[in-house]
Amino acid sequence: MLNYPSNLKHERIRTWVEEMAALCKPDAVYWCDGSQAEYDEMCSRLVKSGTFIRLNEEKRPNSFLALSDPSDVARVEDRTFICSVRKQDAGPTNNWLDPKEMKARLNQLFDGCMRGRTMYVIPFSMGPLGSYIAHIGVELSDSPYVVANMRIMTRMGAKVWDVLGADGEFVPCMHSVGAPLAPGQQDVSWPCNKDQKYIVHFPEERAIWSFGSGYGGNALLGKKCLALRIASTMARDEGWLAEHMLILGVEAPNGEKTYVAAAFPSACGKTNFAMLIPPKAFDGWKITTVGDDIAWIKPGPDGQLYAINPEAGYFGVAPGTSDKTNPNAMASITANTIFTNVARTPDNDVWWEGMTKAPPPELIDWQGKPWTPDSGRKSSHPNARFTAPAYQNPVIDADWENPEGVPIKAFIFGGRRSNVVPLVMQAFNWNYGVYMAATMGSETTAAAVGQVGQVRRDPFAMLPFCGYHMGDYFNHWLQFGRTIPNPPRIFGVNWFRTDKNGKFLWPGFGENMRILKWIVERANGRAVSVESPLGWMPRYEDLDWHGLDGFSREQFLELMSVDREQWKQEMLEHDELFIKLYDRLPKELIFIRELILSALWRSPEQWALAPEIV
Ligand code: TSX
Ligand code: MN
Repeated sequence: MLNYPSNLKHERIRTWVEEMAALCKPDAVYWCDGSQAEYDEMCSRLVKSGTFIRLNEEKRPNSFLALSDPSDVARVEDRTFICSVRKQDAGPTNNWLDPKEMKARLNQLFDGCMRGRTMYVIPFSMGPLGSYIAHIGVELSDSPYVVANMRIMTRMGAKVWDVLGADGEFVPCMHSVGAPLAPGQQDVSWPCNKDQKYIVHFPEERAIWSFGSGYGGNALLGKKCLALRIASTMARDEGWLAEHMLILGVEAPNGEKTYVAAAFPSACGKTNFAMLIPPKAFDGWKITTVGDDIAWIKPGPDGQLYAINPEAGYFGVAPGTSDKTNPNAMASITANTIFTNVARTPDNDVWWEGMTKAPPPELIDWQGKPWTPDSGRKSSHPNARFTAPAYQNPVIDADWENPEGVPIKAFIFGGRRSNVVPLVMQAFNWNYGVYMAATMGSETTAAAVGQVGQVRRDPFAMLPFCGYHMGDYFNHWLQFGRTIPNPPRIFGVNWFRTDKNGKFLWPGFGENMRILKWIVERANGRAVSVESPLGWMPRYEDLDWHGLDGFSREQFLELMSVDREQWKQEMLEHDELFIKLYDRLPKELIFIRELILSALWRSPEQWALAPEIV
């Protein structure tokens, strides 16, 4: 009945696509092959339909701007569901509905939802094609914008059918913008459903259904839905890790290469860290990017942990990205890039807040309206994005597509805290590292819900992305550590501590290399540190300061200081999270809390090894 690709041998996929076409009732079904010609054709059609604006061919070759509906600009966490068979398995931090009831709802919503549109069949691999760490998904979507973005963000195309063969495993991903067209009805440039949005995961059957949104993680189902929520469940069942982590390589002047993975909540500059440029004084040191958002990590035959980046592109926040904050990201988006919800210059290039010091005198803003610097609003949406191919990153790691992955020596967890949390510390052991990651928090910045400056706990930066009970997730991490002979060392960092005037104490950005160097040398069993009640810490003389003039010992001690009263309060707040997860919270974490608390009771004079940092 359908016009199948010649190399599709997979009976279950044929049947599934037929069933879904019968349900959604599109005007046509199109099987994506992933070719450049197809991509170009798709973009041209998006230009004709008004979804894409073609950007200046000299300044931004083969690049496009999309402006979304103002109601469809971000992930919708309150409409995101984990529909496990038992409510308990989703845990208190996820929305849940009985899978049978949810399926009944979805069947109604999807019935005829693609009328007047084409259903695109998008086969994709998360991870290098054929890698033993990779997984396959097939997304059925009525959004050509999704097709174009998926081609950049994943390995998309007909080759996936070869990998799947006749009976390979795949994650079925249903997506509709939820805006069917009546005969003759004029389409809009950003179709979506303003009333009904559902981002639904069925973890047991490993299926995803998304309705009503065309934006980012709501619609590009390989990313947060498959590579984190579904994959985290697979990882728990199969003994590996699917994490919200960047992966970077640190190359020392002597050629020694060390890979680390790092988790940060949003608004901590994760992509900037993944592409960090060391200070001039670090001649011969090089940072290379394996990934900027997601890491899949499996134990290798040698007992080390090996990580791949399941993605093939960057879906990065544009505002704040500049030649100052992240030159490598700027280089990655010079061509072949899709921009969403940024402003457009009179000569058809893009601009956003923070791209240059002075704003251009006039722009078309993200809602398509004329904009000047004195118009009193932002020209770009704060969650505006670029979608760019990873291979365009000038510091992409040589092994970023290695199907075996790269060996991870350290995990870094960071939050955004203006006080209390020191610049850097190393966990005493794996379990304590899990505690540090589990209690990680970030202060809310402008625009986020809730009050500015409040600490929001975001364990492992996975709170919105864990496909099961967070208590079980902590337990999986603890158990995982027991099974590997020499687990990576675990570190906590905080680039965002301020002084009493609210001024950042740490220069951040490239200067983070100084911390990274210490971390890498610790992970490789070298750099010196001292024992504080909260973990191993560098003393002033243990860090490499050359080339950073005027950063004093006193400033460093302020950055590293541990206030006993503040930490007693902090650990009470840890307990709030623990109580929420109580029925499945591993006992280890409760005991560690007690242990740290009792260490804090030592008087500062007794922290003999580090009298200067207390
Ligand atoms: O990305 C950031 N990183 C990590 C970089 C590798 N940002 C931007 C965060 C918003 C997404 C940072 N902001 C970092 C940081 O390390 N640190 C800060 C705080 C800061 C801001 C401005 C300055 C210094 C620190 N400016 C001057 O000192 C001139
Ligand atoms: Mn992310």
